[in-house]
Amino acid sequence: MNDLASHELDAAADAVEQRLGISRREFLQFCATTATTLGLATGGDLAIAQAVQKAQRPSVIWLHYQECTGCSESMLRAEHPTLEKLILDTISLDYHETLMAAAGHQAEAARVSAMKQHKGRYVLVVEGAIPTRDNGIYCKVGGRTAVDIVRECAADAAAVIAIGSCASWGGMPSTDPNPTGASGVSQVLGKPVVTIPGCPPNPYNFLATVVNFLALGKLPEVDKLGRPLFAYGRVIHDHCERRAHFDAGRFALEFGDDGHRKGYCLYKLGCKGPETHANCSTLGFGDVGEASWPVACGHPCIGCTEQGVGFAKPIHAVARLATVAPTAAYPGVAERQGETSFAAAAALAAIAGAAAGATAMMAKNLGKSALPPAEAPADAKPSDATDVPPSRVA
Ligand code: FSX
Ligand code: SF4
Ligand code: F3S
Repeated sequence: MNDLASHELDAAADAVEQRLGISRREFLQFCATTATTLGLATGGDLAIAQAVQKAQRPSVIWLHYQECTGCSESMLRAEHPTLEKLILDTISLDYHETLMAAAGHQAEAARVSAMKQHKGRYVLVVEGAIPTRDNGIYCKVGGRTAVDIVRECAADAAAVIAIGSCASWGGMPSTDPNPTGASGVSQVLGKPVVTIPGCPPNPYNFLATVVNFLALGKLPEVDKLGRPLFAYGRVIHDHCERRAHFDAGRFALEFGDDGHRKGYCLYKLGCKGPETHANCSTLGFGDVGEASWPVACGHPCIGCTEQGVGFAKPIHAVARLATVAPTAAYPGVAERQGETSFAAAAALAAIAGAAAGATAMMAKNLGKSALPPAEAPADAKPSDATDVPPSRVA
């Protein structure tokens, strides 16, 4: 970084320190790790710092429908205030039913006024599924159906983000037989939107998506379901801390058995990590650093970010092995003839590992209560295969 850029980064950090009370060190770490997570080129940290520092914050209209408000709660109940401050200060939350002081007609007037004032520039965030059966009568706000309001608000939005699994595809409210016709935002609008699934989703993924929009003026690259690739590009199994046990055939067979207490792989208890795209294992939850995600707590992943898995497959059913690629923690050492080269596999693992490490560092550094890394089991050894023979997992 040249002197001018370094000076500008310092100035942005000073401004944020004064305004939010977030230390320079924490803020610069946040900018650098977010830039790495998003895969930005050199100078990405400066772009992020300037975007967060800007006085002009994008207006956000946040709608709630069929859900538990866990998405909002997970953002606002962080143990360490940095995340909440960053989110609330990076955006101008002009309408949010559970946070705004206004009620009734006043609240509706705030939404209409934000839409008029920021026409074509506001970000629409939708939390919760939208009931579509019987003309959408199962959820109304101010006498109008959720379907109507979402369509009206989306028409003049600069970007639409569906936060949580409910808004992404219907989530838990759409569980069979789905009596209200609970649907995701893209189904209601008839066009793709950015989705941040999870029940609840990790708030860092939402913040990084917004920061990408602010810093680069566009939303991040997404997969065919609208999920940002920086967060949902790989399955959990590829960077799970228990993966060495899976590769070595060491499984917990019952809750509380010897394998479970030793921290063995939870595949046979129904862990859906092998078919679930998310970064839970590298990012952690609740702003408390590492070891704060379902598998680390000893519970199988239920696939809450994956349509057709979370809330659809029984928790005890074993997962489909979607892709058994080398883990992000270490490259595979065996290569199949005529398929991927060792160098390619190693490079992929190294890149994903760097991004995973960066996000883990961000969670760890923002949360003050990070624990020291768990010790590897004495009998753990690196994988010697890039695929798993059926005998090991049956
Ligand atoms: Fe709850 Fe959000 Fe789950 Fe849904 O998160 S945590 S039911 S995804 O919409 O509030
Ligand atoms: Fe981790 Fe689950 Fe994969 Fe086992 S099956 S390595 S617990 S993601
Ligand atoms: Fe959900 Fe599985 Fe992550 S249950 S929170 S996708 S570990």
